[in-house]
Amino acid sequence: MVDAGNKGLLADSAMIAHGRGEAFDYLLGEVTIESASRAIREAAARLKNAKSPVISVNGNTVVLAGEQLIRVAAVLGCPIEVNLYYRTPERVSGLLAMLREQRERVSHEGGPSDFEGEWGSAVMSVPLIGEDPDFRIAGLEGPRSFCTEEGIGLADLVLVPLEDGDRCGALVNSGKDVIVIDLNPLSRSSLGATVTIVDEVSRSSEVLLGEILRCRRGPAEWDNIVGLRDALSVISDSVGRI
Ligand code: PTJ
Repeated sequence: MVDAGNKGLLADSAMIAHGRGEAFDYLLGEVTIESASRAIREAAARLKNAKSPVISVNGNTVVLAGEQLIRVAAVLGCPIEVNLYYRTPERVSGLLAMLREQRERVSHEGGPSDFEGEWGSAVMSVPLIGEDPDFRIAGLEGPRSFCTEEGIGLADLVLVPLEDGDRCGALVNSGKDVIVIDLNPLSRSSLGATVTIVDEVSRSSEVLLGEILRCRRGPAEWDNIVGLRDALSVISDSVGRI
């Protein structure tokens, strides 16, 4: 994160967001709690069932979990779109360059044992988009509303780790299923998403990959508040761990 910040790839407030996340992670015990595992299984089912899913990434996410999310995109055959809150052309192209390097590295790995197909070409086929926005997210003002039609614009489901509350709300209002990964169960994105995974982004993205490969069911009825309440109770019980 520090290196990426020094290279100008992150938002000025990226470290504030990161520190806030770490504080919640300590309170959650730095593990994927049971309700987050359930949310990840539901997210896997919805991602597999979606017609045109997309993974939306910001600066923090590319740095922390870019490789994990490229593996997820390779298994799903979906694009990864750079979509920033503090959008500048330099940050978008820098983050896309970082994703291209990550994609190259991941393509040379063995690939998951239960993946059917040729891993290297599946990985290299993941579209990395967001440089030339030709669409706007309805209900959002300014540069943060810019996106691509082939990605977020036409998607029926968006996976958005570390999302800001306004964009999450705008995506939900435009009729999309929105899966958020956020360590803060009380953030507006967590409260507004269709499915919220209260977990650290790199840890949960690895679990998500395994669940997508194993998933044999469709989406279920989902009451998102149940998981958020559980995360809060784990946090309040953390006092009992000392
Ligand atoms: O790259 P940009 O321009 O799109 O900007 C990205 C940030 C993250 C700086 C921007 O979206 C922002 O300011 O976000 P917020 O409003 O601080 O929200 C980030 C949320 O992610 C907070 O609720 C944090 O608790 C949470 N969070 C931080 N680090 C992690 C995390 N959640 C999961 N894993 C993390 N590692």
